[in-house]
Amino acid sequence: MSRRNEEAAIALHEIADLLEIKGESRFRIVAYRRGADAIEGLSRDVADMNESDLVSVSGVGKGVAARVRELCETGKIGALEKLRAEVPVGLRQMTMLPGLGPKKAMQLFREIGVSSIDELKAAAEQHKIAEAKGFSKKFEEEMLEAIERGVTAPQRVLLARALPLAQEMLAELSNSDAVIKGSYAGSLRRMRETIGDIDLLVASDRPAEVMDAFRSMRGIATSKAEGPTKTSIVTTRGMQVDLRMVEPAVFGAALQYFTGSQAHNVKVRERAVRRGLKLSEYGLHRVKDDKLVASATEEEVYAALDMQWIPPTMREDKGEVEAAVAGELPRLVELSDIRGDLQNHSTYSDGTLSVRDMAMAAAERGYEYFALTDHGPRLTYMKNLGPSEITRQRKEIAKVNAELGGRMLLLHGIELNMDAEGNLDYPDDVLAGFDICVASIHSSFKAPRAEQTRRMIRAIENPRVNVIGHPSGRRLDRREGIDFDVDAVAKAAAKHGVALEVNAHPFRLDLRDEHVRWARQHGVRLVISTDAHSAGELDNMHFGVATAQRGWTEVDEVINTWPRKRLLEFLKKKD
Ligand code: DGT
Ligand code: CA
Ligand code: CA
Ligand code: ZN
Repeated sequence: MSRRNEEAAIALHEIADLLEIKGESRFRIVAYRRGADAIEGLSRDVADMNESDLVSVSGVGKGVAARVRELCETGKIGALEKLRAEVPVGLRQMTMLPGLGPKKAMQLFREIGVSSIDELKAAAEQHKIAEAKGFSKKFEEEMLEAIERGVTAPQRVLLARALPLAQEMLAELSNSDAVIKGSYAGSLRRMRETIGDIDLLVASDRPAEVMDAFRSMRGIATSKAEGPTKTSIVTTRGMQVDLRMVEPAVFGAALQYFTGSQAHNVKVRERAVRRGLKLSEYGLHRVKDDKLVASATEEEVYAALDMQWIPPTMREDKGEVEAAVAGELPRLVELSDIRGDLQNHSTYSDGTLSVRDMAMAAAERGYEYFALTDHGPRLTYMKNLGPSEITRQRKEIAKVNAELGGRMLLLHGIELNMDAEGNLDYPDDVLAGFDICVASIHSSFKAPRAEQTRRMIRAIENPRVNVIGHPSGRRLDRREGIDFDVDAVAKAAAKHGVALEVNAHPFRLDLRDEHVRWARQHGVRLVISTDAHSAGELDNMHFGVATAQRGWTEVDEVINTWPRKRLLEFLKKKD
């Protein structure tokens, strides 16, 4: 995504956040959030679009378009500046306390003027909250408790929001020739689905210069130096970023240390100790004479401990240290192994691009095959594939295939909806006409575990179903997934030649990492799909790959790493 688009999306989300704190109308808040999502999904650079181009994007209204133009032209959005001035940063942090949402925080600010967690604590201790209109003694006690537990509720942000921010900051820092090397570390490098704070690591012999450059970046609300080589900032959206500076010679050891996880590091350090070594962010040293054994690269550090280098996505102390010592780490699936994308949408349902444009965007990414899987007619609340649309789309696909001349194979698929019993949108003979059938859950999320499991197995047993799409149906931004028996579903899927999807959309990441690992025990095949509704979303593939890696997935288990011929045989299901 272009930096302009990213910047615009972040600004629009911030407007929405601030409007929410101010208690403005849902309608306005949702309009900004939809606009931000639409711009994040655009393949065009917003800087090259005029107001009417912008308005023609689905999800972007006039107000949002005007704000985006203003940002591109002036580098600022007046309305956002005004909101920032109205809502203190401390107030935004207050909204993260459990039990204190945006509405109550704003009310306290208006009633008694508290605008930070410290002020809130002081007010509670002086019983000013219990006396304020609309608040109780009980609430005051709850607030004190929450603050004392040290809890600002774990306000974790989605991987897909933290990653571009970290990359952008590193890119900006790299403009300075004081920076020799840089990387992000922590949970972000491990590609966890949510990130507590961003950890940046920079190798430099002029740390003070780097620290100054860092603290004077755009979009920073507060910053505090913590010693000569460490500084922390909080962005205007409330995300904390820690920057640590190390000498170039110990970059590898520091990267290993700050990548974590803590549990992984504990295991690795124990191994060091048993061998008369000491591992820290400054390197691997021999205990008896303090001689430096390894520090420049991570590879050297792990090698000096007589173990394989471990991919960051595996560093969670889930058996990876033992496997690396035995030399038995799996050969994980990687982005470069992916040969196609098997769940995607066009304007036949809720996608933003035509069949041809979507196919060309996929072909540009070098794929060997690509499936369009627009929604079936059970999703009545949107455009969908009724019988006449199926015919029309099939013809269009044939035409695009002729144009592609074999460079990429465009498959005609459909995303079906399981009803509460696991029945699908069309009978067998209609489904037989598709190259690939994905069956997913879009409703009845609350049914009990046994029913959900039965429902999914019923769909798996349908002889035309090839893939179970986003199996749990969760949305990291809004709802938990269904409760289902992963073992039973994976066993049935393996038996019937159905692949379980690892949906790469950063709001889904579904199957999730732990379920991937669990399901794999049953020999089930996986498919990593972006579920793209725009060209830009095709680039989410790496999030799915990382999720599969976190579940220890090997290349051969993933059907969209297979050559075309093998894939087509799998889709024919001659089991
Ligand atoms: P997060 O930020 O909650 O998503 O998770 P992490 O893993 O990024 O945790 P964070 O930011 O507290 O620390 C980054 C890494 O640095 C962590 O994974 C391991 C290492 N680390 C930081 N502080 C300590 C510590 O006190 N002890 C140990 N063993 N490791 C630490
Ligand atoms: Ca972190
Ligand atoms: Ca940190
Ligand atoms: Zn879906």
